[in-house]
Amino acid sequence: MLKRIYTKPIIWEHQAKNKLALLYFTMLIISFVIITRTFAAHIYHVSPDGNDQNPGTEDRPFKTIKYAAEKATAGDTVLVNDGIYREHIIIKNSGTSDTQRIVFKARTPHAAIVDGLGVDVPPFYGLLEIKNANYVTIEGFEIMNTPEAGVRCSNCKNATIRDCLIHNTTNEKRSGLIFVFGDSALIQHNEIYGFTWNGIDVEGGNNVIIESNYTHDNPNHFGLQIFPFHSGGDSSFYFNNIIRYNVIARNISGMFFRNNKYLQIYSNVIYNNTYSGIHLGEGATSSPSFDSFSQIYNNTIIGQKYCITNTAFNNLSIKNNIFYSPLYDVFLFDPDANTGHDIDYNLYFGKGDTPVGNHDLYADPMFVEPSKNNYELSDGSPAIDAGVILANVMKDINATLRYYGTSYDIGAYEYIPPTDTLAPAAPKGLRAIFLSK
Ligand SMILES: [Ca+2]
Repeated sequence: MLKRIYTKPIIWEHQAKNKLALLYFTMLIISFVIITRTFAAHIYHVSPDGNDQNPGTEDRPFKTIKYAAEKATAGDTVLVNDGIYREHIIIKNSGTSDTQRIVFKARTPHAAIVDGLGVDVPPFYGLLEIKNANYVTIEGFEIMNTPEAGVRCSNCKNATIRDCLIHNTTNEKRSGLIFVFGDSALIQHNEIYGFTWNGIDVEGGNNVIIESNYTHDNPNHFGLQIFPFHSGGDSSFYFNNIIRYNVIARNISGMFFRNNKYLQIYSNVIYNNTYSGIHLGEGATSSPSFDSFSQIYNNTIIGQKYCITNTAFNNLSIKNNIFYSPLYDVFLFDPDANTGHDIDYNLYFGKGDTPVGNHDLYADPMFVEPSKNNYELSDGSPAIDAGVILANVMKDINATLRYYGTSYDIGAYEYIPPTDTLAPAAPKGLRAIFLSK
């Protein structure tokens, strides 16, 4: 312990130096702890020819993902080799932050296959279940033939499910990916099909981002939905969910929402869903409608029946969308869900409604090849530069920055002219000049 002497200033100086030394020493210890913790993060390996008695190293991998899930803690990665894994996986351990997640990753995308054939899964669990765990990432798996849901996240915050191929259930009314309360989930770049209920089903969640997914051919229900949790009788409202850059096709409805406020749906392509492209429905509340303040921007919606149906959401902003409805009206809105909307800068085509805003267009959008579901714009399309600039819709569905030309295009794609293939002539007579700042 430092001896405290109060008489001579020179001693104070020594004491200050000692304090400084102590501070440096403490910082050194802290750095050492951080570095040690960083290096202490494990990479566990899993391989079909491994053994759960092994240490989980690259040379001596585990055999099952579920065993690795018991071992992995915050900051660890479970790297799964190519092969087929027939097991019911339950992940219960949590990461602690975005930099200290627990990551489960296929070594080769879609070559680590979790196959549910013959696997016992309790009713309504996921073949891969994340249970009461936060900051878990699932990346690159193929998950198929699921006896129950494909992936279920139950009471998980900050889960990330990305780059997965999730398909085909052997049961009735089962969804590909379910969250039962999933605040701050990121559902990114997955393909999900062949389910008897929803492709993506979020039952209770705020600040959820669903982006760049292809959810299709779930013919009994919806491509994606965000609802309150049904069986709990949850009548809460959910806030600030973002749905962008997705392609959603051949479900009953493309998207279905209840009890969502400040929802953003932008730059999606939605086509050939049996009933509605986007359905906004009533929730488990006493009020038949509510002020939602949600935005539907820059989508391309091809209606098999309707493009948007709405029985509950008031105060919507609907702009820059292409609505192509060959057989039915574009909108089907209940009278009690028809106040406070701001609908303009949309392009209508087909048998659909007459335009409702001052800047609307009624014209053939000139898709590149609609018979092959290519809904990009051709050169000369009236949708080009006909939209309004919307600050939160910074990219189109191809992640192209908006905007090109004089304004936003209408629809999910921003038109970029083919690049000039002739190289520009080399400039002559240049000399270096230096500009002062
Ligand atoms: Ca443009």
